[in-house]
Amino acid sequence: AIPIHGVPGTSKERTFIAVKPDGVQRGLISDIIARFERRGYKLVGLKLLVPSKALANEHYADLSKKPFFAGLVDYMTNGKAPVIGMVWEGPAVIKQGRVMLGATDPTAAGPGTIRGDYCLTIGRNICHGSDSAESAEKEIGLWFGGKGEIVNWTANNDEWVVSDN
Ligand code: IDP
Ligand code: MG
Repeated sequence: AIPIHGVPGTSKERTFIAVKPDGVQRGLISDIIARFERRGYKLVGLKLLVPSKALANEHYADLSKKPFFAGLVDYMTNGKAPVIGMVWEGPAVIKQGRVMLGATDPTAAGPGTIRGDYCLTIGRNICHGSDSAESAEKEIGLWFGGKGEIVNWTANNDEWVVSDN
């Protein structure tokens, strides 16, 4: 059985991708899902929730000393809109997920990326993606710890999307 956080460096690599409340509020859930789905990545976890303060604090623990931290946690948790949490699987999905999101600061994000196409400022950058294998493991465990929340499944077209050589 593969671990819920996948196996980095293989076709079973997994990453945590989220649509933040501004992305949900603006009706961008389907576009963000579509980009990963069409690329060929496999959705293995999906939920809609208003994260608790504890969850947001832990998720962004590495930023806890930053001046924008309180505002960031409020934005994620105040319930004005929920968050979509997802786990996507496939070759190099951690790195490629970040490429598809674009730069953290949308003023530096290129066209064709999610942030480059849909947003303007760093405090409302509509999406999240794990930045390393270590982050993916931590974040998948944090957001999808419950039994059965990650689904291992075979797509009928897997052999047409991923080759082992
Ligand atoms: P990332 O989301 O691209 O991984 P991080 O540096 O990990 O970027 O920051 C996490 C999130 O914190 C950003 O996506 C953004 O929502 C928020 N953030 C980062 N820097 C700033 C800032 O200077 N002002 C306001 N919010 C920020
Ligand atoms: Mg980050």
